[in-house]
Amino acid sequence: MANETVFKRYKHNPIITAAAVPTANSIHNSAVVEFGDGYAGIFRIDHQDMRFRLHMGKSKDGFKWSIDPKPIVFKSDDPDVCLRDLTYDPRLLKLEDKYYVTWCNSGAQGPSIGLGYTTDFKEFIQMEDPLPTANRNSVLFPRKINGKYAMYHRPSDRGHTPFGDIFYASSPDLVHWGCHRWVFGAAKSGWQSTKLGPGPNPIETKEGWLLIYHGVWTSCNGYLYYAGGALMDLDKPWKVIARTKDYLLAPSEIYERVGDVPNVVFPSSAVVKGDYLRLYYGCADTCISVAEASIKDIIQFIKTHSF
Ligand code: BMA
Repeated sequence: MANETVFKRYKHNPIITAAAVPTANSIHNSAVVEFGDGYAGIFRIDHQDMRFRLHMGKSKDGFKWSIDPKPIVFKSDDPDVCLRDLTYDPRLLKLEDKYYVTWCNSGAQGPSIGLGYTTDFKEFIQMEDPLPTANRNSVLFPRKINGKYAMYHRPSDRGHTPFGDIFYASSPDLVHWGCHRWVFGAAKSGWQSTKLGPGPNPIETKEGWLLIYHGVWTSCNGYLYYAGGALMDLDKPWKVIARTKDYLLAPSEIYERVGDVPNVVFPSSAVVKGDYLRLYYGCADTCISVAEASIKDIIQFIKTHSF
């Protein structure tokens, strides 16, 4: 039985499997946003050549999706600003008048962060990679902080990265990034003792920025991925108010335990309506599921299960 605390899994999980696209090996670690009278999503599809590509999808209710079988084509005026060999783990958010996508844009020199935007989910524009290689996770904040755009990110190496802390960066124009701050790192022991990475884009609450993140534990069989949560200072988001020592979600269902990479829950996107939060998460690098919670309950859990 599921080890549920504040999150309740949707009873028809997983909501998306490889069956959604004929050339897919797996569909997981993806991003969703409210758009028009429904939802739009950018999906990580590992194809049958085992190359990872980004695809667009639409849904009326956020649960049943139709995904474009053709990968997204990003436009850019500069041929050096382009998609690399592997494009994966997208995040998506509305910022001012555009929908911004960040993803892992991984080429010969290793993983980097890709950045682009759309206004209509038909045309996608690619911008300069905001950070140098190697980095594998980046989430933008939904508004400027102290007059600047902001992001959390997670530097990495070229491999499967047996380390990783979260950092903060800011920018006047979404192109030039600096003022780097360390945010928090792996714990001494337990489910988040190998590495961490930001999950969904930070969510603004009266009590601080709510950051749901993934934490990784190394067992004798390899990495296990969990979801945790942190409450961060609204004006100085590199400062932690509280952070979970117990996980919020752990691999426990068969679809989280069994797959291409077993024992993975990878939180990657959240839809928020008032106090309701629907978390989209990748399961065992194979499919996508959702879990629902009250934001009040998540915050209460973070405060009462903090280090
Ligand atoms: C992410 C990605 C995946 C990996 C996963 C676990 O960081 O790099 O390729 O397997 O973690 O879902």
